[in-house]
Amino acid sequence: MSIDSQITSAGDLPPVSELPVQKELPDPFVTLDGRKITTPEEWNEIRRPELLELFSHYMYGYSPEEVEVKFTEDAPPTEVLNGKAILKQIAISFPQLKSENAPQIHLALFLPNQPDHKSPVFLAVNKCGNHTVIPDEAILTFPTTNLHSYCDNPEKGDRGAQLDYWCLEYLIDRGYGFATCHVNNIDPDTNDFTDGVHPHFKDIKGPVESHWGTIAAWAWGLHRCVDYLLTDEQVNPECIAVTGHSRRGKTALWAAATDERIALCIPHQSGTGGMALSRNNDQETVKRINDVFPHWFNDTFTQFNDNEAQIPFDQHLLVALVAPRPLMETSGLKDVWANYDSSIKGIREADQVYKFLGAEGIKGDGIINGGPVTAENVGNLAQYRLDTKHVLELDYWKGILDFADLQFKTK
Ligand code: GTR
Repeated sequence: MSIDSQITSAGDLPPVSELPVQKELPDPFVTLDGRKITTPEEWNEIRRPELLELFSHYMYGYSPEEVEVKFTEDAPPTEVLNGKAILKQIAISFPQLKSENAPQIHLALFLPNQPDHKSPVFLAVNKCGNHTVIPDEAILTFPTTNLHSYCDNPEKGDRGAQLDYWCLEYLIDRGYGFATCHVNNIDPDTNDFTDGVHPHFKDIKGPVESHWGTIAAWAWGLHRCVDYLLTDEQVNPECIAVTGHSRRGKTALWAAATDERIALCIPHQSGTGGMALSRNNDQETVKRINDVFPHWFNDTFTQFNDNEAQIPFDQHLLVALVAPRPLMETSGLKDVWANYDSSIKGIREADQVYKFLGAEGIKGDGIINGGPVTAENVGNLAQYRLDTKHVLELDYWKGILDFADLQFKTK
């Protein structure tokens, strides 16, 4: 059966009260109006665009579509890590914004010091500033409003405070670059849209209650960083990976789902609104996340508080939007937020889309319990578990880079 390519537009989508009640996870291969998807072409032309629309409209929010970007050096390239790496610092600005306080994204790009080589790069937003990655005076700091209270603590927000978190030297030693910008350059993490990018971009699709929340803004900021990375001749354009921890893991997942230039996704302990399903989530419910962080998603999403069965998707379909590109969720067995049990259910549901699109998807039960990630124990969709709390540390990076090595080996 062939189905006409018909992309749902925001105006066609029903109000939440008219959405069907679905206690089970929505079927990846059935559209909102009940049509069955039978070929990869129909997936790409009908279901994928529909899902992007549904997630935007009812959850993360629509972001600005057309945006011009300009790249200037914040500082000339310089060697760091005793000459092992090169640091480039780039300001990403938006020429159409005329106001004096127009936002700029300050990207720090660390690359293996190999001038004629194109490196794979991990991209992530950071919580407290680029200078927390390594203790090097060359890394610029920028004034901000609404700095997260955690970052005000000198132990958390100082130069190099996140040395054992990003493990930059380990990435460089394994041949990877790392690109990062501070979330505050895009939108400070408060329930206040008068700062950050939100007030500057007026031309947004859909009703105002469906406009972008903070997570969508951070993901949009990552896309602007990808715009730059694709122009840098020391970056392998086919090997741009995104990652992020917790709320920034939700961000990495939404960024990868909405931008096919991103080749690989590692949502780390991303939890509700990330890899964990909204339905039957016994750790963090939709109501709890919307009550505590009203700015993360759009206002429409609050209508699903205590009403998850009316969400016309669940997070397994966000993973499906990343398919057939590789994704490995990394999770901690002692993490009480991120609900790895819920995520693996979603991963197994999404696997059918990977396989439908001709990708390997999960191998075995999809779970890797620590240790090396090899061609024997992983396909291109997996969950990697370590016995940790809500942290990012070297053992995660070992698994992450093993996975990336396997996925990128032909690129
Ligand atoms: C928690 C939030 C989680 C997670 C976490 C974090 O308070 O409820 O969804 O995102 O913060 O970002 O560390």
